[in-house]
Amino acid sequence: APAIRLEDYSPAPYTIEAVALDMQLAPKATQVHARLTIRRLTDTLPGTPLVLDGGGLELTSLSVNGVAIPVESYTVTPDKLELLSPPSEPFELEIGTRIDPDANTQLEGLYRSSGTYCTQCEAEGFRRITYFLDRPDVLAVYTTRIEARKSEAPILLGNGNPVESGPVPDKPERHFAIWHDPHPKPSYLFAMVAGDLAHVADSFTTRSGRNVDLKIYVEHGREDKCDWAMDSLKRSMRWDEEVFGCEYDLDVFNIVAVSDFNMGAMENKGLNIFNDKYVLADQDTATDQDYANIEAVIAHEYFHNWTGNRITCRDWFQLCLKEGLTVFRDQEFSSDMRSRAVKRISDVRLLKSHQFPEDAGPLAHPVRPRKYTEINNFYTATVYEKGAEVVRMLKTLVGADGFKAGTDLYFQRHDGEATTIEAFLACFAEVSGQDLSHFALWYEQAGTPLVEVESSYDATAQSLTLQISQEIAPLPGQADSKPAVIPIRFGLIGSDGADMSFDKVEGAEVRQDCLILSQRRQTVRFSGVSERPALSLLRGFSAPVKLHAPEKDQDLAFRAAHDSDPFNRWQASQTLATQSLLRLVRAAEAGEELVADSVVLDVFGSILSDGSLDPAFRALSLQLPGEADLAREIGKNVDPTAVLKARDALRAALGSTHMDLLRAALSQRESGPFDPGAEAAGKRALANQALAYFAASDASDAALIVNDLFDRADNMTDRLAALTLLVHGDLPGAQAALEAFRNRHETSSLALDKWFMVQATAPLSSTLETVRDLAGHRLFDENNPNRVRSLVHAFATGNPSQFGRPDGAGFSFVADHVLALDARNPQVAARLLTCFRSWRAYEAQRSSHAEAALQRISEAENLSRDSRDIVDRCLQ
Ligand code: B3K
Ligand code: ZN
Repeated sequence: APAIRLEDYSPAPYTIEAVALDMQLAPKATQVHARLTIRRLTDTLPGTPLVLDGGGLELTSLSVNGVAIPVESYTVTPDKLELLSPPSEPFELEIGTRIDPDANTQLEGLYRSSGTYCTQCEAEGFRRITYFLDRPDVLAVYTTRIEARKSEAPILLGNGNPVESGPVPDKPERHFAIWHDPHPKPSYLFAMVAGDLAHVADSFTTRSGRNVDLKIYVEHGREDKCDWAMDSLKRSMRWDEEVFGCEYDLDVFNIVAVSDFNMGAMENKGLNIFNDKYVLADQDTATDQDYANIEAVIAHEYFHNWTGNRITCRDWFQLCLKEGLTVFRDQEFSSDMRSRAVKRISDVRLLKSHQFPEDAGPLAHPVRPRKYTEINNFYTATVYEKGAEVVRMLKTLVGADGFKAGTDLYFQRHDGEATTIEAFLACFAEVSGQDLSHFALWYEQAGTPLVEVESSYDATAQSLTLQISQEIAPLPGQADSKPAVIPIRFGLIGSDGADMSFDKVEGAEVRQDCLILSQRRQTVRFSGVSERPALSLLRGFSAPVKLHAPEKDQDLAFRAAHDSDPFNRWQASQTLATQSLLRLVRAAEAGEELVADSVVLDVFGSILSDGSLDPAFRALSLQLPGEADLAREIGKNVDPTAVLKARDALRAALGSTHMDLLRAALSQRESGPFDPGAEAAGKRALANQALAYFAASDASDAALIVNDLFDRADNMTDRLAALTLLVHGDLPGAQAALEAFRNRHETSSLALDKWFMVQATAPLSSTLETVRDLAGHRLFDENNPNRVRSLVHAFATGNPSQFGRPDGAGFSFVADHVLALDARNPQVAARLLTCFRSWRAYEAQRSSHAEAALQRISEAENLSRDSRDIVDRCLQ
């Protein structure tokens, strides 16, 4: 497939101003009739052909201004409809197409999930419903008439506001509904849903007094699992008014939860469609992490109403315009709902574990890519999470007031438009008076800058000098890099633990507590520094960079106890643990005895016993860097078995050293009614973190205590935590617990996903065999993306030592699944395939096995464009 390039962008020669769709639903033959009001743009020569996109369509009728058109005036294939000489005046084009929702296994366009008709149009799914200018810069007003058998689909939903509904004359078994969306929108935001669904209802009054009916639609019997989602929705709506001044703009807001969905959720105008994983929750089936995710995803999709829908993207290269900004907005929302420090730490952990490896390997791309062959492969951690970090840096640079003024201007100036990153940045440059042209490099350049800092203190001169450099390692298609604008928030910590003052700074711009780097190499000199400080750099993770500032274990321990910035306090303990673990990895590789460093044991002990700290923060600080995090730090010649051994050794040492503290922490587990809020969740996280170390210790009653907790747990968080420890630790009782869990949750698909996932992520040599068996289990369903993700994806991404088995069997198993999936659902297959992206970082034997698996995929016939793109880039 040819690459599509940003530099080739040009507007379509025609525009579509209005769309009237009539959809006659039937499982195997849905008839779609589209009436498009089309206008030639003034720059377009009369007679210029009109080329509409299609995707596997069957044309059943075609007319212009009400008259069927002769065959010689158009050409048609399933993927394209071309009018050779359209009228030069505005005209109505009527198109009939027939589609087969039941045969749609790729879950793009119109498909059925457990019998419910639903759609997914972003990025290019609308063309699988009718021929269209299926690109985000064509904004039309949509009216949708949906007709279906009443028994099959009593609920008929569309975008916008409901207009009319009723029985179909002369067809007593059928009924219809008409929906009208007054806000012009791109085709990717089109949606319709039809099915036999239950719902819960609520309402929201906007700040200007508009009443909005809120409904969440779910499968019958699941109504009692919608409370948290509804509550999150109302809090999102209020927050967006208060913080961003964004008010909702329709009479209704509908959410539909479906069980077969390629991604998390979709922000269709007025009709969000969700993976039910991000809607349904109750004490018995959802973990605290699930509750937090639901809150965040509900907010994210709702926030798209302004950042994405009212203001959309000119082309798909601008995807980060809506995604980076909306992720930033949902992160801020969660920070306001929960602990800001804890949210920041969780977000940075996610960025480092998902985005950093992407940005360091063959799939690296700029936040705004310059070319793609399959746009669905660019819904990445770089576009989303790094995109959000770039918005966060923008806020740091222009300040909170400048940022507010900038977003106000953006909403006012670009409302109703499809626009670009340049237009977005111009708003902030204008209100702040700052030149942001150098900053724009963050959208253009791939790779994570490595910032290296060497410091020296001169006691006589009372000055501190920092030698700072920044550099991005070469990447495919990016041999060298340019220095970026990097805001480094910092503090100089004195021996009393307090931040010290200084007189002046030379060699870099400093705004308040922020050092602004902009050159490849800079020497920065602080004067009036009264003693040698502990240097706290990159506070709050103020830029998405890798920071190397050599620091002794003792200094890290000091900052882990005293840094006034909670993020860096956490980071200090993590860096300390990482340094220690890397030494253990080297020892494991050399076959030496693994002895944990006492300073790490001490620091963890202090955190464990410091009751003045927020429990959620303590739980995060006690969590060791993951196996994949360590592999990333090692960077090359990685042996995942040695990494696992090192981590196990430190966990065991921590457990055995602090057994008494751990017992005490365990006894503090709270009872009483379940509360899904952040505070109660933090206490559970801490208790379960303590339990994890206890289980790893040499305590003779460890297995007993974990089994007991499993039996007594009255909520999913605790039950799953105990089950994970039993299964991953291969403890007595594991098999019985798995069986009890499966019996208990047999009818809850989302809970069963966890049963698959726990087994897939066990770091045991028997796991691959278990996973193979599970793939043939009666409860496994290769057509349900959540189930595939919970087994195969979880194995490939959440089990480094077993996916990366030295015999290559883990790679081979995943490759088999990629190939089998690819024929049915290319998007899910291609996403799974990205788990190979760091294959070159393995030691020689493993990397040659991984390469062979990729080669095998590459040689398959009829590989989808999605998987072809990923495999080609991985092997390049
Ligand atoms: N915009 C959708 C993602 C669509 C993915 C298409 N492959 C969800 C979101 O980011 O909110
Ligand atoms: Zn989004």
